[in-house]
Amino acid sequence: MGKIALITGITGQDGAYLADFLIKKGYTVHGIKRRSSLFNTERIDHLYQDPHEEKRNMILHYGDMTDSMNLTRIVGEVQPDEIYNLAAMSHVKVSFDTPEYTANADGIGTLRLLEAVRLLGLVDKTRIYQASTSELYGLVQEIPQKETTPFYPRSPYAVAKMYAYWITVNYREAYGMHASNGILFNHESPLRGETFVTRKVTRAVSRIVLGLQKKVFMGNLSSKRDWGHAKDYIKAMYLILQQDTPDDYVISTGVTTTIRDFIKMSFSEVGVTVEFKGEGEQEEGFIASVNDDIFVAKVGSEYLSAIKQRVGETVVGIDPAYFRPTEVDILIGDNTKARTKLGWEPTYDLKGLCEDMMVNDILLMKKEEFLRKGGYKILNYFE
Ligand code: NDP
Ligand code: GDR
Repeated sequence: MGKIALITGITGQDGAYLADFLIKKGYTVHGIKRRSSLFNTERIDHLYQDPHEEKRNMILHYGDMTDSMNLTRIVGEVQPDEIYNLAAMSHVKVSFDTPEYTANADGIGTLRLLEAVRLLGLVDKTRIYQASTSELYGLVQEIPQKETTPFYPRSPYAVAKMYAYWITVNYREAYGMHASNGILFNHESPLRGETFVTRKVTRAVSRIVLGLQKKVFMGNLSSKRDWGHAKDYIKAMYLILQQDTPDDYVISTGVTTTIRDFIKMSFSEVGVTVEFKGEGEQEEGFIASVNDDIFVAKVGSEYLSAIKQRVGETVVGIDPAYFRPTEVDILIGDNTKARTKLGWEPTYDLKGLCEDMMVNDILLMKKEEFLRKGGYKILNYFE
């Protein structure tokens, strides 16, 4: 019999990749999804099975990290071998607007799951993965950051995740639980939420080169992030739970890049060179040149003359609304422990990641452009 996994946050970026990965490994995957007024399962629709089918290897349960009874009931019913706790209000900037909710879902939510496992007598059966984060390092204490680097969280999100980190360690030490933290640095993909910086950029660049949008407004372009591919990072989560002994691991690429350079890289994927001038809130990015061959190969000849006419024009502006009250200036992770103990290593570098995201977003935006050109109109329900 294959193993049973329970994934909280299965509808998110990581949940979708992990569910796909575990099902291919022969697991039965149970996932917790929130009730919402619109469908929120787009990322896992390819795994969906009709409830009337006899043998299912993916089963969804309604639930919420803020509801103890609900979580306890689900854990009791599912009797999982492994729990991957990925559910969280995961947007750093939004956590400044919803700090109490973030603490409840991201911090106390983790406690609720650990307590459910303990109270149900599953301590010896169920292994737990906690989605910890490089945001714990916050204000620079040491570079590169590793498992022993002191934490200095810089947002309500990071403070909530700090509680979750330590309560996971405490339950491991107090009750002998197989509970581990993956301290994951930023990881992205074509499935990344649209308001995180990389996806915001690859979507906007795709729309700009197809003539669907003139310009994109960004926040702080000088912060640096260690970006990997989510496909690589969910494998590390799995490996962490396959170890005999629970432990905490940094998962990163070891390379850091500014937001500004990621924007340049995304444009250059399609043959457009963008340069920046000005400083701080006055900074802007403009089109310096277009490489015809690359542009035609990656975007299409029909869009070439329009983008060439825009050489010299501004395509990136700054809006102070996107700055955070406290920023994390630089993240760069030392993944030596994961390499040596887990045998894990990233297969995507930043260029490969950016290319994967750009290819997918160009396709997605072409679909929109095709519908517009075809005269397809969305019905106006309010007229
Ligand atoms: P996403 O934001 O894409 O997904 C978050 C998931 O959590 C979604 O399924 C969301 O549901 C669900 N969720 C949010 N709030 C609740 C709640 N109250 N109850 C139940 N479910 C909830 O995040 P990622 O996939 O990128 O990240 C996965 C985890 O890893 C998160 O905990 C994140 O904080 C952490 N992390 C992420 C990193 C990254 O770079 N991606 C790096 C380090 C840590 P819905 O779809 O309905 O919104
Ligand atoms: P982060 O990711 O806060 O690192 O958290 P995000 O992509 O939101 O920001 C990265 C950096 O980009 C700067 N930035 C902008 N960010 C957004 N979202 N939008 C903008 O317009 C913009 N302009 C500049 C930010 O200031 C920041 O410095 C992510 C999340 O997935 C967390 O859940 C996870 O824990 C950490 O990564 C590791």
